[in-house]
Amino acid sequence: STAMRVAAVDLGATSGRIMVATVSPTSLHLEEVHRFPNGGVRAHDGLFWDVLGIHREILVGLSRIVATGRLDAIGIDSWAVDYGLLDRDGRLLGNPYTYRDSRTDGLAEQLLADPGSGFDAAELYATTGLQQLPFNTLWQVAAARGTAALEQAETLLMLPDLLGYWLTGAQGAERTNASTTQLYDATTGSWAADLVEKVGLRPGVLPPLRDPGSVVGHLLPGIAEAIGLPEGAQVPVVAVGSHDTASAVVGVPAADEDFAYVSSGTWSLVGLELDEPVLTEEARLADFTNEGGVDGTIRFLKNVMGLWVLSESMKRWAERGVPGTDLVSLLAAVEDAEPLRTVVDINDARLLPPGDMPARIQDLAREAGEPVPETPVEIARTILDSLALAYRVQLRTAARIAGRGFSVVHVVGGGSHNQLLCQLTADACGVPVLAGPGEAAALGNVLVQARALGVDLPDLAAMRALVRRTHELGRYEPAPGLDWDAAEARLAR
Ligand code: LFR
Repeated sequence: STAMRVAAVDLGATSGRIMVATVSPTSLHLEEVHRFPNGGVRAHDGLFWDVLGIHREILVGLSRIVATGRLDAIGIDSWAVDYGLLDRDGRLLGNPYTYRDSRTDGLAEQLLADPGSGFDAAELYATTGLQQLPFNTLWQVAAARGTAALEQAETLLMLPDLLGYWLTGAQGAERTNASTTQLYDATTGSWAADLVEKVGLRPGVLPPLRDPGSVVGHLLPGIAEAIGLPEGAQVPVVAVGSHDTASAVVGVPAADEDFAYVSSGTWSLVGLELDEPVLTEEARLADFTNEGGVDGTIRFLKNVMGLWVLSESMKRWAERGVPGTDLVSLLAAVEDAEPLRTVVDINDARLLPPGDMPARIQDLAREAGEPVPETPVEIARTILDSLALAYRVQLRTAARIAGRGFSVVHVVGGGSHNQLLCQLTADACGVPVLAGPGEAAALGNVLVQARALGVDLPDLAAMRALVRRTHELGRYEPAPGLDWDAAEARLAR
């Protein structure tokens, strides 16, 4: 078959990217055409996404692609759990909140502790199989109960589905992202009707589900014109793994099945790919998630706070004009700093909201009886060591619970460029790390589109083989010398 030229819209919490790819069964070429900063916008009543601004940047990126050649299809992926509400005219009811907004603080705990709330942790896990994150869509909706927007809402669309709707006029719910809402039944693959009712959503507010690889719709004439397509052009928007982590794991260049992965960006998503969800009490107590992947796979993983902690710290230092705190200088100095001097629980809930991250890291160290890191270099070292330690703990837990070991850790996403973190990950996990591609999510996005257009890439194995053949990976061998067992024991205290 011939090569397809498709656009990937890959949205992260700190930047959005529009990429163009040419894909054939034997070639895969990805190029960034537009990148723009993203982030929460603080308004008087919350922390919001500038979703109309994101739509505008998508059109900028698509125009650039149209200006340089064919456009065969478009796919959109983004972070999970956030959504927009539409009224009966299909208009957006207010700006979508970011998942780091404080309105859900303590809410899930409160509802789960209250027998009258109707929510029960064990029941929830048995149905949805999700890690109990305070910002899961379920709790965001619970926080919105009684608001005018929710009362008027006819439709709830997850962000990639909302952006797809603005391009095509077609509404739906792509399955991988739906699986992150905690309103989705991990076993039956449908919306969890009882949870939908309990949280007070009218039936029908959650739109019909669609599979990755299905066609969402075709560009509306006004959109097609705005990006410079000739009149009458029919360009499909294809549903991909619209949850960025789903697309990133499609892009993991694994050769065998016994791999673990760290999808490393704002978050570190750390786990295994399985055929079936693990909904046991052991998995619930370990607080592991079972997110739906492309082709019916399950991502059995833990959300680890990720490079967000470092980037928020760097933001602070930059604001204060602290010298030597750009990423390059910082990482060079961190390499020479004493390893495993201080480790903290990097998943402490206090690290979730934006704010004074260096001070919070110091607090965590103090509380844990660890040496308190003082300089930016010591703090950054603490963050990286603690991330690697969390990967070790979580991957070993995942392997134990799933009854399946791993012989390699694939690190994909922007964090795969962080050589020190990759080395620490290999050391901590005791197996080799294969690093890259950095753009795994965009690659997973375009591969699923290409298959939908008829490119002969029958399954995940074929897609991964193509990524392997076209991308060079970094390799890190585990080095002895650091006492990770002792660090783990310190953390457990
Ligand atoms: C990563 C990610 C995670 C999700 C978090 C919040 O970008 O999608 O998988 O838990 O963002 O939506």
